[in-house]
Amino acid sequence: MPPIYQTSTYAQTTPGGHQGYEYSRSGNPTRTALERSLASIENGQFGLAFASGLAAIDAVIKLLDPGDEVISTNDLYGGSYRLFRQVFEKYSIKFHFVGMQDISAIASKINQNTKLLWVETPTNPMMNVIDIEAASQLAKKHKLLLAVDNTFATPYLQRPLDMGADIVMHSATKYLGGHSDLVVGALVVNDEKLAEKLYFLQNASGGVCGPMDSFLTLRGIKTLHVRMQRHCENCRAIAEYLNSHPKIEKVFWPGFEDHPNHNVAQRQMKDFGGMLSFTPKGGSYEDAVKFVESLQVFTLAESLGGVESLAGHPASMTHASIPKEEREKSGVVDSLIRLSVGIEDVDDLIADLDQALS
Ligand code: P1T
Repeated sequence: MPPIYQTSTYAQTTPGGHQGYEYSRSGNPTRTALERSLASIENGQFGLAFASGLAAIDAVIKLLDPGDEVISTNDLYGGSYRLFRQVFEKYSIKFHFVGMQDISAIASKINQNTKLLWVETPTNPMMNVIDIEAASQLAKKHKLLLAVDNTFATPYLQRPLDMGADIVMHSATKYLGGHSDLVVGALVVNDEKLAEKLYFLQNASGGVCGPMDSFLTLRGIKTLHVRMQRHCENCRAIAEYLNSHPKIEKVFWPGFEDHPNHNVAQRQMKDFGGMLSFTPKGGSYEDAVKFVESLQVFTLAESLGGVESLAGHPASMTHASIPKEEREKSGVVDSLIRLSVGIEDVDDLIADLDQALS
């Protein structure tokens, strides 16, 4: 097993005479092991591990200069939106938010200042599917960088670099770690020059992942494939259960044939993942809160991707930093409930939803 190198510094025999490591912000052997593993599972050349998913996104945006523009999906994790709007806009980087499931919507926002397409697919929390190959063709045509947040799908289901993305990003806090016991972010790229720029930013800004969290993420990755199989299987059963329930208005899950871009999901993903969202019929903010409070097997909590099932209320939790008017435009209404379906016995999970709905 890779040891946990719980050290900040490394002895030198003469100034600069060291064995590859001098200070743990610049590099740590446990983190290196994780970075190699991340690169390998995403079919990339270079991996970088950060203190959180947002620290990883922060490094990507710092590749840009004032005046540059980014096109992002309008339905994305609220914290990514907050980082873009409330941190980077101050430094004169401009963000456009469009429904990227429609590729022509992206094309209409491209101008000579555009430098980066920021794709999240499936999106958090509406489960919209964005065509990575089509986005990559567009990016190549206009010489833009294409970054894909692969947190919901994981490399078990979809490998964005193989489909033409330049950067793949993860909140490894979620499925890669898999046990809700760490906060870690990741980037993987193929281009050496891009990797060097990102390594520079990782060291210069310092949002690095510690050795213990590197070790835990490595351990999580070993079981990613078996966990994902079960997450997908349980989520499918729950999506079908909710879809036929008389009190449910709409279930958002890319496995349904009538889900927008279902055919794209079928092409670019191996299965449909462990996440879904839904709205109860005639539901209000209060009804949604009452529902999540009455669950007993699902835990009401932020985050996703752990072995234990979680339920969330995006409007008041993960997406509260997006103004109501903005979030409702992309479907994140007050009654929306998000489930991260775990790997427990699926009958127990369905029985829990059943009692909360009755
Ligand atoms: O939480 P952190 O490790 O910093 O990752 C941020 C992040 C980035 N991208 C996606 C798609 C995410 O879902 C997240 C974090 N999301 C949650 C905490 C959540 O409950 O949705």
